[in-house]
Amino acid sequence: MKKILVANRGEIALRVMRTARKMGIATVAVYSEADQYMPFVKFADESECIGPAPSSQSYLQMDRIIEVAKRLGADAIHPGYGFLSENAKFSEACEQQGITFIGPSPYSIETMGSKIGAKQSAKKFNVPMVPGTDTPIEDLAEAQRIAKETGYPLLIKASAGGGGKGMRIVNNDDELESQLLMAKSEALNSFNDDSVFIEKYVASPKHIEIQVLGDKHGNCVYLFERECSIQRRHQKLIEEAPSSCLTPEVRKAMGECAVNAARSCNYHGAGTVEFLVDDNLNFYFLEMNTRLQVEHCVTEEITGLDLVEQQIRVARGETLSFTQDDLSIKGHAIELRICTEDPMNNFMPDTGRLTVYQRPKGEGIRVDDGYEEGMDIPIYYDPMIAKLVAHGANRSEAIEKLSQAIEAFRINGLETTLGFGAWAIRQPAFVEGKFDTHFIQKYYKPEYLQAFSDQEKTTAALMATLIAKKRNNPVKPLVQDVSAWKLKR
Ligand code: MV4
Repeated sequence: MKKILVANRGEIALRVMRTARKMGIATVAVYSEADQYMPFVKFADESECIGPAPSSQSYLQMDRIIEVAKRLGADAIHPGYGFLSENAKFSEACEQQGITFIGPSPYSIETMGSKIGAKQSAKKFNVPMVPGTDTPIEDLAEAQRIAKETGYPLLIKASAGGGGKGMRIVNNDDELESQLLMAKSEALNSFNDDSVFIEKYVASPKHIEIQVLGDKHGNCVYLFERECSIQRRHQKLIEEAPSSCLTPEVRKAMGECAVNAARSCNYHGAGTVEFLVDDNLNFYFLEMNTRLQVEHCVTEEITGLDLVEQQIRVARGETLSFTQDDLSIKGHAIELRICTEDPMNNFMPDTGRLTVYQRPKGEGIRVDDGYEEGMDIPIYYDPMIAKLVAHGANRSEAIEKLSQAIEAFRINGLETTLGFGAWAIRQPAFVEGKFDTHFIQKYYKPEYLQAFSDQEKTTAALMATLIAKKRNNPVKPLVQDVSAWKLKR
């Protein structure tokens, strides 16, 4: 494998290219007209514009991407996450053109791409499921029979749904018929597939996912878990590894179930098996993501593995160089997704120019990002501009490091979720690990962020005064000492 075309943009494109370069593999960037000055384009050994800004005319243009790969002699394509990363047709097209797709087989992508198919596959290997069905609900009578078994509340879920789309909660028999009809019509409109299934509603679950890695020779390991419960409208904001609630026994059981789910679809490459976990640490299979995830960094920090390197090694046919027994958790890592959204305004997307963009540095601090100071943030793509990861010997050290890194991160010119991160990791529920997927609804209000940043400003002012007194210096203007995200409040 001499040259990899990265069919993605921003931070993940740059991250993949850094690993490729570390491995002595040349890189090709494909970019839209809006991205021509982006760091990932400059970093690549070769680059080519594949179309106008909208993803549908650029990063989703399968044929154009494959044409560039063939013309420039790329023998592999890394899809990153999002875009074409879970498109079985793209994976198939690459293989047909003799280009190695750095990811799982079309069969694995296809099988896990439908929630019903994923459940049927995982069930063959006795992976625990939420009580409900793994076949499409054909009519009301069947739904009523299932509802008698599961009880209420229950969820009607679209098989082709994802990210929380295509889910309806039903609280009693009276609501069942109308909700079933609406769920089916929504599924047809949104996903062109009206198959829906029923699951017992698991109240206040944690979202815990297991990273798996398989090679093409039947070896498959789990790389422990990630806790991803702090989400807003199914968009993850803070992820950590390991979870603060799992016991070693449950961790092992979940890991082995995740490996079984992977084996059920002959998985190779890096993948993630998602579970719901209830208060009694019962875990239930949700779905499997057949791609590298945004939050893979926290797993890298606690295992010491470079997951993109592992993906490349697996793609070129290598056998995993370690067994499950070789793997252990080292410390604790927490990631904050830095998005150009305004937490004071219902996380509305913001745009503008990074007039100031200065990364924090320090032992155990990692910033995966895709922009430089002075750049305009294009409106066409995902609002996440950076991932700030802190690794410590234990969870409280990781929290402290992340908190300090957030304070040191200088971003001006647009609103970001930095302040939300500072607030969230200081909440008692977070510090004590007593939170679930309802954390934001339960604990967050913009005025709390306001109060928190005011309090932080006051503390900073007091500290500056005390330090100045101690030095017998006149108090310098405080503006220099207060971090950027607080200044805006
Ligand atoms: C559930 C659930 C409770 N019970 N299924 C949300 C998106 C998709 N991954 C599945 N999701 C859920 N499925 C049952 N049977 C609660 C959720 C859910 C959720 C799951 C994980 C992370 C965040 C969530 C936010 C809302 C609902």
